[in-house]
Amino acid sequence: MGTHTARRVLVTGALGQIGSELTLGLKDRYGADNVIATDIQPDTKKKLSGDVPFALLDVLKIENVEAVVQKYKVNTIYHLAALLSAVAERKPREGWDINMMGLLNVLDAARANKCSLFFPSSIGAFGPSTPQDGTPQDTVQRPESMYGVTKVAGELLCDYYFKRFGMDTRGVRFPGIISNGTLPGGGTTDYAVEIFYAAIKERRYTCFLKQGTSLDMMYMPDAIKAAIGVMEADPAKLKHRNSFNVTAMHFTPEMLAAEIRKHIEGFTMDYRVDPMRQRIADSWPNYMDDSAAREEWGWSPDFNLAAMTEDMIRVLGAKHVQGLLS
Ligand code: AKB
Repeated sequence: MGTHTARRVLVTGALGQIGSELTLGLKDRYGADNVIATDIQPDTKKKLSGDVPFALLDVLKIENVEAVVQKYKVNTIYHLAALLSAVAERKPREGWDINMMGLLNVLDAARANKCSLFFPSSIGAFGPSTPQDGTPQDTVQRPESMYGVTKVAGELLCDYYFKRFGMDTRGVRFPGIISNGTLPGGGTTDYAVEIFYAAIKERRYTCFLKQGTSLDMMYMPDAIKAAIGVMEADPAKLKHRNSFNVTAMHFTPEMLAAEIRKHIEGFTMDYRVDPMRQRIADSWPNYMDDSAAREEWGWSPDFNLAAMTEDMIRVLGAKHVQGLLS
């Protein structure tokens, strides 16, 4: 992808698992002066603040959201600040407040300042009554987790702002994201990241989901590609705007373990199931149909299970040798 200078982008939740890598992807795409990273926490580990401007931002304070949007004259917002599924399930009231009120504040600030908005929905927006195999783009959405409730409401809210106010809102339903930069912060799919760290450090892992639990997943480079791709898509070709199903692979814990074993001899895995996260995982799709994203804006992932596993082990293995694995 070449440099595209018309955008000035603000990222909320920029120190999180996706934010920390997407911010750098956006910097490569639009230039360091055109990307502003924000987070509720200071960048003490200097993950981003050497690369792009960084500002503290609590998305629950609308006046601060407005101020930062105006100060940096942004025209595009990637709103990633949110609680993930397991944390929101433990703290449902906080999950609702942060995920919904945060989105509403960002939507209003974006509308007032004529910004485009990216909102990440999730496989969590589906529930037990959704068809689980080849989950269609448009289907039953009755999630039973607080996270899922906020994701469906978020999808609807973004559609509402598009239809009612003509705002350029867009988004995807992310599957579990696998990455080697920042650890995920309390999701149901986190096992698929933890397993790599444990395999490299200890050659063993105890999985909190049971055998046979199939979920959609994606490697971080593809997640960045999806987030930028949907925002750059030709609007005339979009029949859907928010919440495109996107996936790159789906597997069960034992399939991932078998793939890792091809690289790390003697790797073993056992199971200690967390009933809360298992219940959530069981209510999510086994695999989604992402043909709408493929047809409407050319979505196509680069990494399958084998390629992702090889790359994760290469990158984390090198960090381990340098003593950099936490
Ligand atoms: C989670 O597990 O909560 C997230 C997600 C799939 O949205 N990774």
